[in-house]
Amino acid sequence: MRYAQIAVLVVAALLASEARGSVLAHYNFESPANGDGNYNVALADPLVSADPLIFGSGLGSTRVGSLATPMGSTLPSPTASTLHSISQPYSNITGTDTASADALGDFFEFTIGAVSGAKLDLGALTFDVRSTNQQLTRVTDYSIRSSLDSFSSDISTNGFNASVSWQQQGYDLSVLSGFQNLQSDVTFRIYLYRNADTVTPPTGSLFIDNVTLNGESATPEPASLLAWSAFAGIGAVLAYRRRKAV
Ligand SMILES: [Ca+2]
Repeated sequence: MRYAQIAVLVVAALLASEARGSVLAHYNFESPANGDGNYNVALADPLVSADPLIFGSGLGSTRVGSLATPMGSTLPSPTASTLHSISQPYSNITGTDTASADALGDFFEFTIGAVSGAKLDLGALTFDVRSTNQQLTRVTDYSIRSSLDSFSSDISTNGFNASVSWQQQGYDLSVLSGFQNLQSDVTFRIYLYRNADTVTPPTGSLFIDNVTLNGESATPEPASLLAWSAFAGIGAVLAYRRRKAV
């Protein structure tokens, strides 16, 4: 392989390693350091700061099978599947749209931001849900809003049935330019409310687990330095080849 080709490949490798596509923040409710009511991030990208996940005033959530505190009488019995998730009685979810869920405080939220000098391209925001009881109609709706517009408009609305199997919900933020090249903190709220066609809300509880924000993080300044030093490397190789050719 020629030196120039090798140099080009080195540059490509350096540039590719500068941006990472991965988990930016992940909340799995497994850590014993997380007391009830304080759900610290379990995994965060090195270029991301992530605050604990918190619940609005309308949702009194507890962790199922907390490692930090003994099982209390208010906690649903954990099964292998629901262990180390967070739970919410369906009776707490009384809103009928985002506005009423907002007024009732029926939401959970988390805040992430890039560390100084870094930028974030946000991708899929996902979370897992399941229920104690099966009800194969859409019973719960949710909407996602963010602090970028002071929670004034829905980024996405969707819904799910009450299934005893885990199902993943969420939305891909990579299609929204406002969530690319992000340098400021952003808070995401997921509002929970009853589907308009729900006649009888399910009994039992809703479980939530694995709240995850994917995306890419990058440090523009060091990357530029890497690119310049790589280009300098090409120059050195070409100069060497010219000297050799003489
Ligand atoms: Ca978990």
